[in-house]
Amino acid sequence: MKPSLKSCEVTPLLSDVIQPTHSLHTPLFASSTSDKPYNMGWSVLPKEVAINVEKALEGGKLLDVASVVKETLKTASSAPVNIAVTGDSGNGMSSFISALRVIGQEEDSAPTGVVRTTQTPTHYFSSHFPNVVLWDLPGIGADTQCLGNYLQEIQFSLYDLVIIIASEQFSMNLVKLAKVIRDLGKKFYIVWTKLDRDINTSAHLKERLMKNIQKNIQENLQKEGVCEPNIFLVSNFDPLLHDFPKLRSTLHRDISDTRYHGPLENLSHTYKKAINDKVITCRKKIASKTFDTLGIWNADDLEQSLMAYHLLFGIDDESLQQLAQSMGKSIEEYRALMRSQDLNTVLRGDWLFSCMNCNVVSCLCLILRCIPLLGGFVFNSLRKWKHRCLLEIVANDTKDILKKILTDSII
Ligand SMILES: Nc1nc2c(ncn2[C@@H]2O[C@H](COP(=O)(O)OP(=O)(O)OP(=O)(O)O)[C@@H](O)[C@H]2O)c(=O)[nH]1
Ligand SMILES: [Mg+2]
Repeated sequence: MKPSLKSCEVTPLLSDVIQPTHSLHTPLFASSTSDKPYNMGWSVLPKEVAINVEKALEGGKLLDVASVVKETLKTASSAPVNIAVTGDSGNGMSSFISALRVIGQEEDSAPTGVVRTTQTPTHYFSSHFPNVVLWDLPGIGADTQCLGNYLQEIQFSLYDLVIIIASEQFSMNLVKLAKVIRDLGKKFYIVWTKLDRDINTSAHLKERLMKNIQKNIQENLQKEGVCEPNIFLVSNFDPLLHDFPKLRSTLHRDISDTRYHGPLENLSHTYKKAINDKVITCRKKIASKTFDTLGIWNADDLEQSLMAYHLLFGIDDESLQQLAQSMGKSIEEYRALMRSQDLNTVLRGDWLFSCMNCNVVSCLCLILRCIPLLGGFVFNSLRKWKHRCLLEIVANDTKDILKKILTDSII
């Protein structure tokens, strides 16, 4: 996608903040593109994982599905997440990375300075965010021309999340950058740094000042159609104050979402497809009246039929008990999700199914059965219909149980 770079005007920030004469940075940088994030997330499930889930569901072994899911999500929980820290040069990107890592200048902190300092993308790690790569990117230069080159060189599509650093004023370049990143479908935060300086130079109380800064950023972004951004106001010199705690907890949550989103989507797509395929196979058996291949010996005994379907999909009491034990849950948590707990719950949950099983209909069927051809046809059709209903309900219950297995397996 080619980013749109049409020009826009930015509303100036608070008139009462004394704007320091700033910009000691040289106008252009020579950024290296050799150093790039190395992880693109888990958009596709490894083939063997999908095969294992399909096989387990084919055999009605939910316990095996659960262990594949747990293993998959465990791997996903430590997948690297790449975060780009970008903004206008001098806004405090490098200082922000050190503040986020809660480290001082003495350790392997990102070099900072009043002249353009970060020239090439450099990555950092933090014990507070395991397996997260924080990329200190060179800043954007002053003119619009620069942004086009910058976007081409940085390739934001390679990152999982982008933190746009702003300070002093929310520039036109940052508005455009936010729009481009939004259009890439990436999550981004706006982090306003140097709040300490704003507080010292503003006539307003801190709360009012913070509200005004937030409003100004929102208004500027709204002009370009970027709504409801995550905005955090911080001072890099106070890594525990202002919006830093909120920023850290939001970041932890979003990192976790980033890691699990792909695998969860893929796993749920895989199990839904496997169950739907199984339903198709069973429907064929019902249509051909080969009920014995489904483990059903008397197709008119709906209670026994329901148990057979439970067994087929692996949601019978014994399997559920084993599953609950392996997940550290009680069996009741799973049974509570089931519309097909027993024949009574099925009848209560489906009025049409209930009508078709009432005494009047049953008697009518017996009478009909005596009529040659037509009677047999109606009787068989009704029986098949009831079995398709039971099958559908049990399949949906299995999907609901698997959905719970997925959410319960998130570490
Ligand atoms: N008062 C104040 N100064 C800050 C803050 N964050 C950074 N600075 C100062 O702003 C200047 C630039 O900071 P850097 O972190 O080097 O900024 P940068 O965005 O990485 O800049 P380049 O790498 O040169 O593009 C330094 O003098 C920092 O000390 C802050 O929260 N408050
Ligand atoms: Mg820097």
